[in-house]
Amino acid sequence: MKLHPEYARRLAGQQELLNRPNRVEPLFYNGIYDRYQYPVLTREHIPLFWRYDLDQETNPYFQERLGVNAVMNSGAIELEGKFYLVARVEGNDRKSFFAVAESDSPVEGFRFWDYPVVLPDTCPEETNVYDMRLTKHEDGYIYGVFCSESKDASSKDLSAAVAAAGIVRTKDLKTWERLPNLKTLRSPQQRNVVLHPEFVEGKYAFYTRPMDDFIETGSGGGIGFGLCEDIRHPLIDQERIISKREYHTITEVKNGAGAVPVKTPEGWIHIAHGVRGTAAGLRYVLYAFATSLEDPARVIARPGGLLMGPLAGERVGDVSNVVFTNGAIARDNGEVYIYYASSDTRMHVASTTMEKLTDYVFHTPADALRSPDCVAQRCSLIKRNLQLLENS
Ligand code: M1P
Repeated sequence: MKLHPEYARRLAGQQELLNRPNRVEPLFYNGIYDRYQYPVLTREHIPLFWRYDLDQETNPYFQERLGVNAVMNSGAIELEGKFYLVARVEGNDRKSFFAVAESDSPVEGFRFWDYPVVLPDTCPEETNVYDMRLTKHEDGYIYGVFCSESKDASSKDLSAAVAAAGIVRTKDLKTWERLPNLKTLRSPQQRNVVLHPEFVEGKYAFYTRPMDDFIETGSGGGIGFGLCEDIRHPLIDQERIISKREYHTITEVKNGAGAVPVKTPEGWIHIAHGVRGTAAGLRYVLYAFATSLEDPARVIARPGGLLMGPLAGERVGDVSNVVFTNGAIARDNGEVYIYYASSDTRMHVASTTMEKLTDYVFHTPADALRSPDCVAQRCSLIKRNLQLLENS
């Protein structure tokens, strides 16, 4: 065995990337959140020893042997002052897996642990796993709820697949206990399932996204909600839609839960994703809504339109025109970090505060749903502003 000399050169380049400071993007402003100049994780952040055989004898040309195509949709959590992303890493072979990246800062310096997450292999039919939401639950565990994808053996279509919600739990992000997949009696498939951090009526509460089929949500009307008695045998028999898909809005085609909801004095704030169809394909954006502290399934505020859409370089990637979140960190000091992937390719962060998010959610007008009503909404804003400008 002999270490390939190219390794040192490649490592030096990677260190520069890992040590690069990340600053607020000065060209972007909306008063709601800040964007940052650089992604927090990309495929270039993956340790070289995950991708290359470093031995000059067996890899004379220092070729990538197990390439990584993308690092995206990451669960996020803060533990004892450190920030962790459980990223979806997609190999060149199209299979995804999870890997923990850690930093002392919420916006820069994320480094992957030496090994990816090795989940207990309890489902022989499972082909792919992705998009883990991390919930610090009041029962003392950290739960990871993710999409568990299997081939649909009952279909003649080679691409037919079944999506279900896989569940694992841990205390340290190192040792993971796999629980059975969530069963929802009334929905054949599920993706974008999120576990609520507190018991509701003494039960585990899930935000679901019922689907008739792997890609199309079909009759699945949007974000659902259901209770489950026993997380070790997770079953939801009653599921009701709490945030609907709506005609000619940002959620017309799909509407799915995103990050674990953030608890504020005014309500639970949810950052979700909406999907609409365009001539160029589907467009995924983030939006927000609030539910009641007493009943987290009751929507009490829903600002109109998108909270975040893909901008500039974010618009292009493996699945272009997509921003997607499955992780946010709300700190005790009121700071909130929203981790989002762009175009199924890389991870970014946006920062805000609980106060700003609350102001956004409760004071942004709702979608008026028809152009004339939207114009009326805007004219009322303009009129008040022009009066103010005249008088100042
Ligand atoms: O490709 C965009 C996203 O598509 C899926 O989300 P949804 O189920 O809402 O269509 C997910 O597979 C997600 O991973 C992906 O980013």
